[in-house]
Amino acid sequence: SPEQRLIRLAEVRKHNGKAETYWVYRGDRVYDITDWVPNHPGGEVILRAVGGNIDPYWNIFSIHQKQDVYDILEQYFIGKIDPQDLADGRLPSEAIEDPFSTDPDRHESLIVRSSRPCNAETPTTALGTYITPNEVFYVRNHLWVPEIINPETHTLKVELMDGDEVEYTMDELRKKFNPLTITATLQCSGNRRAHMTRGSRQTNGLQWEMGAISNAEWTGVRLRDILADAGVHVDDIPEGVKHAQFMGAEAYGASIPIEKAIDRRGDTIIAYEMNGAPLPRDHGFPLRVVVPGHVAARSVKWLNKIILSDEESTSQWQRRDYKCFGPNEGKNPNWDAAASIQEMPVQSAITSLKHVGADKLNDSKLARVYGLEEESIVVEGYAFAGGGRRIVRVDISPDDGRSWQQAEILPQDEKGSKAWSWKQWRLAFPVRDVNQYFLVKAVDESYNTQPDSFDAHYNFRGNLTSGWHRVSATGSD
Ligand code: MTE
Ligand code: MO
Repeated sequence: SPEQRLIRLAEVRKHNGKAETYWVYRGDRVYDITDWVPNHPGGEVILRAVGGNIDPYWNIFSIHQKQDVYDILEQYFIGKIDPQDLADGRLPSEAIEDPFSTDPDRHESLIVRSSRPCNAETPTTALGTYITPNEVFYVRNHLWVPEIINPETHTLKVELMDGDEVEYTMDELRKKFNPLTITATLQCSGNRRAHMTRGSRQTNGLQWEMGAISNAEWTGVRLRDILADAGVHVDDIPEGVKHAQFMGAEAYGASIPIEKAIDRRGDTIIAYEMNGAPLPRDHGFPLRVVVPGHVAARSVKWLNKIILSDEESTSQWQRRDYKCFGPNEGKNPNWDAAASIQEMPVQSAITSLKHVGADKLNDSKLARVYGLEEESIVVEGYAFAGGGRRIVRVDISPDDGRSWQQAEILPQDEKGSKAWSWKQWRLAFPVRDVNQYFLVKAVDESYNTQPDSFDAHYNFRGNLTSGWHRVSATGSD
C-alpha cells in the first residue's frame, strides 16, 4: 500500500516538468499528480513545482493552504520519502529556482514598497502630471515578471463556453481589428491603505500611500470585437455566459462580468501599447487587458488566455482577495459571500502644497497663474471615479472642514467612450484663511462622494480606502 511504499528523493526528481508523469512531495508524502495537471485552475504554472517540494510554491500561492486542496492532493498519494533521504529526521530544505531573477530594471524614483515581487508607487511629483510617464507608472506585481515573452510567437487563446478555442497571434490582433486608444487610470484597490491604517487601525497588505494610481493612454483592440470574431453573439449573449476570465502568463488570473467585456461603450481593450510605446515588461508586455473604470486587479498583464464562463475566475485574486468587508469583520470573513471589487468608488488626494511668500508675488509663475495678491498656499491633487463616472466637483477645506471651496478641475483631452481617467485639480488659499489642515473630497456625476472617516469604511484588508484626505498645512498627513 502507498503508506508502506518508500520512495527515494532522486526518484521524485525524475518526475519533473520534462517527464511524462509528474510527482511532487509535501512534507514526506509523495503524490503523482499527472492526472490533475490538466485540471489545475492556475494552469501550467504547476509544472514549475513538479519533481520537487510543493510547499515553497504554496507559500507563494497561498490559496492552496486549505483543507479542500489538501484533500484533492491526498487522492494522488503514492508513497513516502525514504527515511534514508532525511537528515536529522528532516527533509533537506529545498531552494527553488529564483523566479524574480529575470525581472526588469526599474526607475530609481519609484517608491518601492516590496522588491520581490516588485510593488512600487509613482513618486508624488509625478502624480501631478496628467499622463504618467511609463517609467514611473506604479508597479503592482503579485509574482515575478514572466521571462521575456517573444511577441512573434505569443498568442492569445479564447476559450468559448463549449470548450472550443480560438487562437490569435499578435500580428493577427493588430491586422484583423481596428485599434482603439483610451486614456484610462489604473488604481490598485490598496491605494491609500496607509491612510486607513493611520486614520483608523492596522490593515493587512502593502502600506501604499497615495501613489498606487497612474494614468496612461492605452492602445489595443476591443475585447468585444475579438469575441465577436471568435463566434460569440455579442449582441445577444446566451444566459449562461456570465464572466470573462483572464489568465496571465505567470499564473495570475481575474475576471469581469461579461457585460463589461462586450459593452461597446465599456472600452475593455486588449492593449499592446502604453503611451505610444510597446507595453513595458512590468506593465504586461506584450499584451494586457485594460478594463477602464474597474479596479486595476482585473486588468490582467501578460495575458495569454480568455475564458468565457458561467463563474468568476477561480484565482485567489478573484475569490480570496480584492473584496471588502465591514469594520467588525475579522480576519476570517466569509470570503465567498462578499462581492468581488469591480468598479471603483470616488477617490481624491492632495499631492502638493506650494507656499508662495509675499516676497514672491511679483516674480513667481504660480502667483501669476492664480493672480495671487497676498501670501498664499496653492493646493493640487487628483480625483478619480470608477465606472466611467465623471468627476463633477472637488471640495477643498483650508481649515479642517469649517469652510469649503471648489477647486478648479483642469480640462484634459481624454480618449474613450466615458470618463476613464483621473482629473487634476488646484486651488489657492490666502495663508490667513488656512488653519491647520487641508481636506479634499470629490463628487462624481452620480453624486457619489467619499466617507469622512476611516473608521466608517475600515476593513481589515484596507481595500478601497477613500476617506477624505487630510493633510497638515505644513505638509505632513
Ligand atoms: N496581472 C498579472 N498577470 N499579474 C499581476 O500581479 N496585478 C494586478 C493587475 N494585473 C497583476 C496583474 C494588480 S493588483 C494591479 S493593481 C495592476 O495589475 C497593476 O498594474 P501595473 O503594474 O501596470 O500598474
Ligand atoms: Mo492591485
